[in-house]
Amino acid sequence: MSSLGKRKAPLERTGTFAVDPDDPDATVPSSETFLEPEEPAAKKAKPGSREKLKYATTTVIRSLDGSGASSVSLMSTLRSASFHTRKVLQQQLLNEQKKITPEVKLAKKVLGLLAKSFVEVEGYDYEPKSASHKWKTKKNIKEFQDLLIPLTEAATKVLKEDTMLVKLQSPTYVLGDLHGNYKDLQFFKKSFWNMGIDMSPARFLFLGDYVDRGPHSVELCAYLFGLKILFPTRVFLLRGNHEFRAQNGERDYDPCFLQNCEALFRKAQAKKIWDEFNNAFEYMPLAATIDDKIFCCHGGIPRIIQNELADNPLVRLIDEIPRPLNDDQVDQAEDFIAMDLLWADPATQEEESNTEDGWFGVNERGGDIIVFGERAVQEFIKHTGCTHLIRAHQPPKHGIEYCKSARIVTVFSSSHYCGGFNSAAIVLVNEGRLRVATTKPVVPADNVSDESEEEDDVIAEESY
Ligand SMILES: [Mn+2]
Repeated sequence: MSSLGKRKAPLERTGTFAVDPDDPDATVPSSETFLEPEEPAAKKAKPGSREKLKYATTTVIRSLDGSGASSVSLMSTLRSASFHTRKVLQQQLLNEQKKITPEVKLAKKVLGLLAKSFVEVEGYDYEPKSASHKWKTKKNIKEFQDLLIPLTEAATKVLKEDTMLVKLQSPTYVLGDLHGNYKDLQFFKKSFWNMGIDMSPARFLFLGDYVDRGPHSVELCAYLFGLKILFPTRVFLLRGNHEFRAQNGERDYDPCFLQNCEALFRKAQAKKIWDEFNNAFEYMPLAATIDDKIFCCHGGIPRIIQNELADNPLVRLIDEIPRPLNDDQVDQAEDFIAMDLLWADPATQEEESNTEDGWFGVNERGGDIIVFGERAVQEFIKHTGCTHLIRAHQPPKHGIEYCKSARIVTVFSSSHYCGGFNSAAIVLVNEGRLRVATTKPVVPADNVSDESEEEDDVIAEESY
């Protein structure tokens, strides 16, 4: 007998796996599953009809090398132009004959300045507390400073236009926590929108936590605000739990966003710029859906789902959350919807037994923060009609993690978080599939023995 039947796993982490979400015994795919080769024939898409799109947990994982090379195949999957994606792109190009407003000019100036004058430090290798980029001259920093307050005002204007729950259509890329990691954001830019957002048929959805912990929160936020102003219907910036003054002014995060501002600008000006960015954060939407099937937010399922929601669909309750939304309103709101969307985590196996019949339980992050269990996930699916939840907020080792019968997908887009060893990941939602690309594993696979790789390690020890 030949050994052809017994496939040997290739070394690179590339492949697909599928889990039946309706099978309660379905197990969470382990990293080993990533080693399966890709299915030869992609599921045939049904073009045109959004209603027909059904998302199964069939995920393609590819590792990006330093040049982003593997993403080329991910991009060409999208570009090679199914009828559906071609139609979307054509329509967008027709719809978006851009007017040159003062805001557009300003955004272009900010992005231009960053591209030209904020340059990568040679030899940078993600050492904790060190900078990946630096400004060429002091004059450049002053130019940057002078643009920031008008930039936050222009960003506020476009953020206000988004509903609190944004309804998107595929194709959409979804990115998780960035935490001032400008280098990884630029890596994703190079790989996925290097020719410009408008040259991609996709939308770009960011799940929040742009600031704190990393070296370049100010430049990263300025970059994203620039994109949002230039492409308000293509780029969407959800709010994370760090887009609040009580978090991003907290020096324990070392550096927090305020410290990033102080390192760049004189003290009074730093405080003012930090404050203006926070004013803009108060208008960021809290959730999104893609094709009415994929629900996206930073943290997780709100506990209000345990109440009868027949007359008050969750979507409407989220849309009714008033803006500007500040720290006090999140903590004091009786229904905790905003707080749970921003802070909740899926219950671990261990925590599941401490939930109330699989609904909700205490989160070790403290305060009133909750974990959501199996039952909460099932009811959430029933109430919203969504089949999956893509969220961020926790750093999985490979940048991506599945739980609750693969209904819940955690994506994190900042590698080496807090000096750790996680990869960064990005999800593409399109044509009934979630495709995932991750950066190269931080620790070479050969150096990791199976015994030492415990499942619990998936969540870093840091508080986030
Ligand atoms: Mn978070």
